[in-house]
Amino acid sequence: MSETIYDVPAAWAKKAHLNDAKYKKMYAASIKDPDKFWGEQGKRIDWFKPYTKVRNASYKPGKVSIKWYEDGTTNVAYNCVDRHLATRAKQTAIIWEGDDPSESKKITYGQLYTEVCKFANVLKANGVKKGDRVTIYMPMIPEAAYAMLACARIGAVHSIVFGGFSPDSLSGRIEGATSDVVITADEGLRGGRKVPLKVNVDAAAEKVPVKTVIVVKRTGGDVAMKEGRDVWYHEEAAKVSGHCPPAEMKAEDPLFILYTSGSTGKPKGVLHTTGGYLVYAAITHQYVFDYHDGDIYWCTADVGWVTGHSYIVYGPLANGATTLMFEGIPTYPSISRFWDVVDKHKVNTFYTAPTAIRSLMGAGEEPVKRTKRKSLRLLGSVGEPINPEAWEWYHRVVGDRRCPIVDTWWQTETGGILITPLPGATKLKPGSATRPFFGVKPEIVDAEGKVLEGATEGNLVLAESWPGQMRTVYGDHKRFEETYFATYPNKYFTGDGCRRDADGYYWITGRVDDVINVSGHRMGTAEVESALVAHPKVSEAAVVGYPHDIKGQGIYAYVTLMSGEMPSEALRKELVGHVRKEIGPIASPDLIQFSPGLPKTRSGKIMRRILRKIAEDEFGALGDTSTLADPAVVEDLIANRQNKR
Ligand code: 6R9
Repeated sequence: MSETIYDVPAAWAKKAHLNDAKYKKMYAASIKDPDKFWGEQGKRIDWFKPYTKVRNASYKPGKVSIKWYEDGTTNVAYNCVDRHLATRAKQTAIIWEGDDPSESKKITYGQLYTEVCKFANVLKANGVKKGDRVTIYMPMIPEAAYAMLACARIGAVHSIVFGGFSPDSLSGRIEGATSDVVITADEGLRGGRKVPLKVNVDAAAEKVPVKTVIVVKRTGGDVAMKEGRDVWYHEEAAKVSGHCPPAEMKAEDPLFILYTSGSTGKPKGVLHTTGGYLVYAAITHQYVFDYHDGDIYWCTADVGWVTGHSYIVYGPLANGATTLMFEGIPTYPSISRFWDVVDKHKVNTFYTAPTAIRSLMGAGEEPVKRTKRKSLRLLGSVGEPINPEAWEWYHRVVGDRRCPIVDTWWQTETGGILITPLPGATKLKPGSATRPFFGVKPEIVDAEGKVLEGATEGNLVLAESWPGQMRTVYGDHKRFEETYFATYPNKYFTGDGCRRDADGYYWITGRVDDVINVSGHRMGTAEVESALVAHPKVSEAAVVGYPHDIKGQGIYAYVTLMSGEMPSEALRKELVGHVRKEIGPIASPDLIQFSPGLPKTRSGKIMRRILRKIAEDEFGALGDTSTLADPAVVEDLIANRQNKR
């Protein structure tokens, strides 16, 4: 653990919304009287009918129910677009930077209004009504944001599926959300390569019924259009008006579903609602990134992940910010691309993932240093723990020692950032997410649920509700309660391990469940296992994570073949290809070990603890193996473990 402490730069202490004393005062107030604190903060968005109730949340076993601002009505698109028109119609809302550096454009709030209204009218004309679920499978083009806001405008619920997911994953999510409309593009473009989005939608639609596919033209590539099902967006848009009244939504009406991996079973549809989510996205965007009018803000995430929802689209636009949307990848056309884009658009705030930093670090300082980056004032990190070496490099090389780094801890489930430095207020320790945001009450508990005080380490739970919290697992409230509220009654269990130091700073140590974090993407080991065993030559599979220099964690798969099948390099490749096809490239196993048997208890449970240790090369510390049905299996696993280098 790093012991270095970075003080708040003097310039920041003066200019920022918050200093340390203000943070402490507001934090104390938010915990002492949450109704008062959030009652006031709720006013940062416009309401059609004001709320009189603020918080109504219970974590009681069997009765978990979370409601915020429940009697108020509003509209998210109205708040992200219409209400800015009086003062910002000519201000840039979205800077779009294409995969090819010669392509970029700026969309003003005035233009955004027209585009969102048109998209909303196209949805309506194609039969989409309030409450309907719309699946969005799009590249990073402005139309993705228009589509999200168009759904919000008419009260439809969007479910975005990351463009890197396979047709199988897509069809599962279309089915899970019972959505019969899909919005996509002909093709995506990333790093100069085409992504066959429409082809994938066609394949997904063979497995689940889809009534309408709305296709945005991006590359102009040749795609098949199915009569009666597929329509071109530009043809539909030409027929509709540029005005569409925003639907009056209750605060607790659903805004979106976003599928995310858990430790068991299929991905869960995390449901977020309207009022509380937007208030929370807006307040965190303002304070964590110390947003001021005129800032150029860039979050490099994809809208297919929660970070793209809250911190490319909803938070920044609710605050009337200028948000940059990037279609490409950090290494195309050169490894300086991020910094070239920073210089081109004079980006002030830059928010990315540790995996990107680590991979760029590998190419050395020159590709960074040959750019200016003079506009940068603040750097951010999200998605996985950032190791102190990567933090220091980000700080020294990218930020020229001038820019604070906000290491923001949060989850798809939390809707917004929960533990984070505030740049004008918080001294930084590389590798620590530091302190809780307003209204957030983290606790560290032991395996039995005992709350541990002071400097300690254990499992991270949250004792209080906050407005951005997920409300349920779509269509499965029981699963919601069991996943998050059953382990430690009356608390929300995060699934993360955490250390708190003597200064009260929090250090997230990683998942304590069967979720692995590969390049900042959450992957359930069970999902990868079920893809592997779906292959006809595989009898059994167990998947664990292992430390990976760039990805944070890599995917290590132990595979037992059907009798008569022989291990081979060709089969290894075939299995990797199979998982890519079933789930998507982000789930590709990095290492596959063919093993004649897996370590099991006498009752037949796979002992993952042992598999994890072997994958981590820590087989000196296997712990108690006396409950194993066949201890000899372990010797074989150790002898044949895969080389990480
Ligand atoms: C926003 C997002 C959530 C999981 C979370 C944790 C890990 C995210 C982190 C971090 C350490 C940070 N995580 N941010 N770990 N430090 N700053 O990433 O959501 O995709 O749902 O992942 O990511 O393990 O539980 P999601």
